[in-house]
Amino acid sequence: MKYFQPEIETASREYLHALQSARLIKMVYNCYNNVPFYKKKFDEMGLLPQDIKSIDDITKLPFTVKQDLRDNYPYGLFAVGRDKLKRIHASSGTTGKQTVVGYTEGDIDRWSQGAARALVAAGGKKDDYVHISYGYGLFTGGLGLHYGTEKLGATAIPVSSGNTKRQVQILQDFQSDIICCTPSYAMFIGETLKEMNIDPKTLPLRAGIFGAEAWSENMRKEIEKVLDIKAYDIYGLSEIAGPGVAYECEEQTGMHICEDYFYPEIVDPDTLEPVPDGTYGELVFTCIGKEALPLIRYRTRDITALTREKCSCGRTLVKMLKPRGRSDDMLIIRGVNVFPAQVEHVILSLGMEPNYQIIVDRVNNLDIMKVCIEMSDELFSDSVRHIEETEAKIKGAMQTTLGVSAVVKLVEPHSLPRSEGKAVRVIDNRKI
Ligand code: DLL
Repeated sequence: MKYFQPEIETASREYLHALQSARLIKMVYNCYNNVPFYKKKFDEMGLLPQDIKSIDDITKLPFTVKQDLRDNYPYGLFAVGRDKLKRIHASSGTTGKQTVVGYTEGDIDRWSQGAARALVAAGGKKDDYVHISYGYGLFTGGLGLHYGTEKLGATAIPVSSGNTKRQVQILQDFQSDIICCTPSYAMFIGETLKEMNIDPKTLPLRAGIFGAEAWSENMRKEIEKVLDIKAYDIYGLSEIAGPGVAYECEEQTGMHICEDYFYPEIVDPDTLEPVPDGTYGELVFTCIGKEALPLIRYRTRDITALTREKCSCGRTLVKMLKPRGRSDDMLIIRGVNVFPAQVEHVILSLGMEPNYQIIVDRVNNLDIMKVCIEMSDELFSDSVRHIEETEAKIKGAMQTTLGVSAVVKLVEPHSLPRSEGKAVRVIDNRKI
């Protein structure tokens, strides 16, 4: 099976345009008639649902931000009554109140289609066993891929996260073909395999579907090495749908967006004006196929670019490039914008271990960025002089690539915390 839904995944642009236009019009009426928050916004702007005649009119619509969900906590933006809701999820968020999201039966079905498309794009087949180590619960990762696996007709192994040695045991004994978890947890599982003296080549595992946090191309290579698999990216966010909003194919040059359900735009985060394809900016989604929580022009805060270049896999769906990170994760160090993913890129391009932590402090009104990186066992047993030389080399590369200096500290192997879900890479101690 090459595609899960070829009629959509390889549809002509004309067909998609017509489909998106029809769905947008329907959803705009739904929002206007059923979500008082949107009716008020439309009225304030002097906008009527009939002003939206095609998908090209999307820029006439107002934006929605996470704070709007918080202000209407928990169910204020829902367009259906509670009798129509099949499931509730929530994202904890790092600051403030959590955001509550809901799905009807149809919404879950469409979200599962996205996750099933992702599995097939990663080479998944009906007779595969899929080991799911994303957390099950209010987080959308576990259940999202679980339903996607079932939608495909494959077999789900709902392991959830944690107890890593047991995960390895299950991978071995249950003979899974595909694993799904965060990229940082995939690295941790790989490390545990090594500790347990298990050669990854002895496992039938072929592919992994990793997302929920930003990860670099170098991290991909590391994971592919330690688990002896092909590593695919998957993107999603609870507010729109969990994993499967976008997914990578064998070309691995970006993630195809399920634009038949989630219409993407990239805008300049300051002016909110659309930017051309290929230009990085903030990703914005309009749900054109959702019943419970049909968000209009939702600002994701994720920084990426779109490309409509022909993909060798045959899919015609637009692709988003690997997100650089979130605008709210971006660190401003002495005025310079730094994304944790750039730091990761520098560390891994120098052949260092992928376990690191960034600690930011403010000393005498000056920002100090310290990057702690674990040494390999070999480097750790090397001379102090060599370790110091390595630190100096990384420091130089950080300065050149990031344009800001960092204190680089090589630390003992296995001394930094490991994560079973989304990794905590940054500790910002500045009180600002
Ligand atoms: O992380 C859903 C998900 C689960 C996606 C499993 C993929 C796999 P939230 O917890 O609401 O939902 O977090 C959404 O995570 O806005 C991005 O900042 C980040 N994110 C998700 N996937 C990727 C990715 C899930 N592939 C937020 N690359 C999003 C980079 C990602 N960042």
